[in-house]
Amino acid sequence: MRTLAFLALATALSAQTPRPGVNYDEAKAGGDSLPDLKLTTADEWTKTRRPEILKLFEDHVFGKTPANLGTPKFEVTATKKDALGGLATRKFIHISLPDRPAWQGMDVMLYLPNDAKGPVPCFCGLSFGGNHAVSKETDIPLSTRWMRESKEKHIVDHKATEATRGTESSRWALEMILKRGFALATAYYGDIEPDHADGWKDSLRAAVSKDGADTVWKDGEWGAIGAWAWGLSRIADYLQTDAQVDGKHLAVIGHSRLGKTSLWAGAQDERFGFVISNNSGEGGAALMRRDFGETTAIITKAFPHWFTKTYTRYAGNAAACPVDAHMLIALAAPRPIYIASAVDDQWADPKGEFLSGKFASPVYALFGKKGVVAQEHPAIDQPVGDFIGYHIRTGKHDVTDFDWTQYLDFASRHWTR
Ligand code: GTR
Repeated sequence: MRTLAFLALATALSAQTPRPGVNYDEAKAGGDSLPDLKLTTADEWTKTRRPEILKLFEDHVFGKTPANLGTPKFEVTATKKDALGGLATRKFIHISLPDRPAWQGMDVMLYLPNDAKGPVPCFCGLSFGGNHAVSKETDIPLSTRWMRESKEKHIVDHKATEATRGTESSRWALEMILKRGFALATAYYGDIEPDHADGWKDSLRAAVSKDGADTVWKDGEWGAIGAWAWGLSRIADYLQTDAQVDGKHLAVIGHSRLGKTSLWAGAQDERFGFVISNNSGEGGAALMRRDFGETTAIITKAFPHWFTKTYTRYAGNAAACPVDAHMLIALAAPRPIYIASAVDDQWADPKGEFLSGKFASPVYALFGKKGVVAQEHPAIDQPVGDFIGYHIRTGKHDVTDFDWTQYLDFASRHWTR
């Protein structure tokens, strides 16, 4: 009993352990004055305002994704028809850029339900650990493209190793996804860019830049999130060539920094008909003008490589940034989008994540659609929303079956109506 009580206390404390200089007092969060969406009509939004806001995110937050990196090449390198005890077909697809041979390419792992009657809708997302970490199957090749160790003590090293086999499987609800008639396509974010300050030297970004690994990071140029988001779009390119996939029904999903990535991928690439932010927090769904949990100052110090250089100017000065997270959510409009928070993830500012959906809702109204519907932060484990789904779940910073249940329900609801 004592152990259990201690564990409960330790969990509660760790969720809100005060870090010096980090505010967890709602009364002091501020962030009430947001940049104006300047809404007129749906037509004007689509033709003018949306492209303006997209450009502001390129210039000030994520950097511009280079165009014309050449036509990607797809090679199906393996197919297993009786994966997961016969539930699925598993394919590996190597994606490369023949015009940019310096990039080593990425390996997509695609699971398709075997009882499908035709092409199936597909969820696409990057993993922290690699394909072998996503699935419990033990015959999945290990990526070897993450070459140097991270030198920074505060950055968790996500280099793929034998020790991480299956370790992310609880985050991917694979059997549930397949049994409900969806496919899952995933790839390792380290194939695109190893995630630490020097990772870009072995990354797509260095491989395609004219100066290679001597490139100086400049204002407006893409950071790691931009590169990872580019990778998600290449997965979409492949999926649209696969006859077993319904290329008109693609969802993009990501957790945490990869949730910031899925939001940016969904903003740039409208083929993603459903966008999911799982606990994306600062630089993702959380309003940056709110001082609650992680802030622009903290994130740009700890992870400058995720963003464009310009973004560092807003450290301690988020109010000067011409955009905020409600505009990132609005870039998904009128497509369905889902924002998920967790109670013990105060670092990601759950209320700020909810408010970005609430304040993006008027853009959906332009298209005659309802966004979040709730005016106040909803009760725990009570999903709300129509075209902008939202929930705050019990538990910690993670992706759980509860989260996936909502995403699958949401996709089914929107894609059958
Ligand atoms: C944290 C970071 C968050 C979030 C998270 C993650 O350290 O402060 O912004 O991205 O990492 O990706 O797990």
